[in-house]
Amino acid sequence: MDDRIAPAALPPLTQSVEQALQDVADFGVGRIEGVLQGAALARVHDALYRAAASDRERGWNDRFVNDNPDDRTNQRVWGLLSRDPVFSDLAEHPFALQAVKALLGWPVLLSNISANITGPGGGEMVLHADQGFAPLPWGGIQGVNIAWAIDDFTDENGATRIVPGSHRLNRTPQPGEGGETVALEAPAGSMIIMEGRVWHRTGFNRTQDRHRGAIFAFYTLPIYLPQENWFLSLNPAVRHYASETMLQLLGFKAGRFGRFYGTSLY
Ligand SMILES: O=C(O)CCC(=O)C(=O)O
Repeated sequence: MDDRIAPAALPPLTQSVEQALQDVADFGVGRIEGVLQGAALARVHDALYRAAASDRERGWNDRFVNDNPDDRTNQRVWGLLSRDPVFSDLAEHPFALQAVKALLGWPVLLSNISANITGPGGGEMVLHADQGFAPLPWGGIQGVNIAWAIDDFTDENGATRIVPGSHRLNRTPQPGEGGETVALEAPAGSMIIMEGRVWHRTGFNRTQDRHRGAIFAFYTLPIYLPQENWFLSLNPAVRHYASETMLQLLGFKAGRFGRFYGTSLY
């Protein structure tokens, strides 16, 4: 393994966005604990598991690229913005936006916000970097994933695993290429910042009876087409009631790209 990759260790959890951003620079990831607490965390937890149960009843369980093809236990929950307004609150959370602005600048686009709930026996994902869609050589960070731990993230229940320092390689892993991964353990309510180049995957859920709910809000530079086609999939009510920030994140405001009849003033 390349010696630019740090020893397989993580910085401690922090309560400061500034420290977490320093950890992102050093390790490719930073973990902030206690961002969602009490009733606020319970509200997100309930909304997520309600949407997941509804999708299961209807057989709406599309898998994602890089998911383990044989796994029928983990569940993706898509289109969160249209499921409950509490997910818009997460996408616009001040800590998330502070981190995203520090790493990508502004404006950015929200590429996707979805959940991955691991279940007992749930398989690992393929090791990947989230900005793998961007042509090489990468000119630095093109995207930032903000992961929200809705349940405790533990080594046993499939916490996301990363290769610390792999962001410095500035490329995707080759097929089959490994690296020592470490579980991003974090209590429920933590916000985890992963820059787009760091290699990671869903962990294997080795428990008999525990789920790991995680929400991933992925933001990119505004030159990339979002993973989710908001113009097709978004419930119109979300746009109708959206804040100016959310309109920007979803690409409904004209800017340097995506002009409106030539102007960027809309
Ligand atoms: O489920 C996880 O822990 C990681 C998910 C992930 O890496 C992805 O969706 O790209």
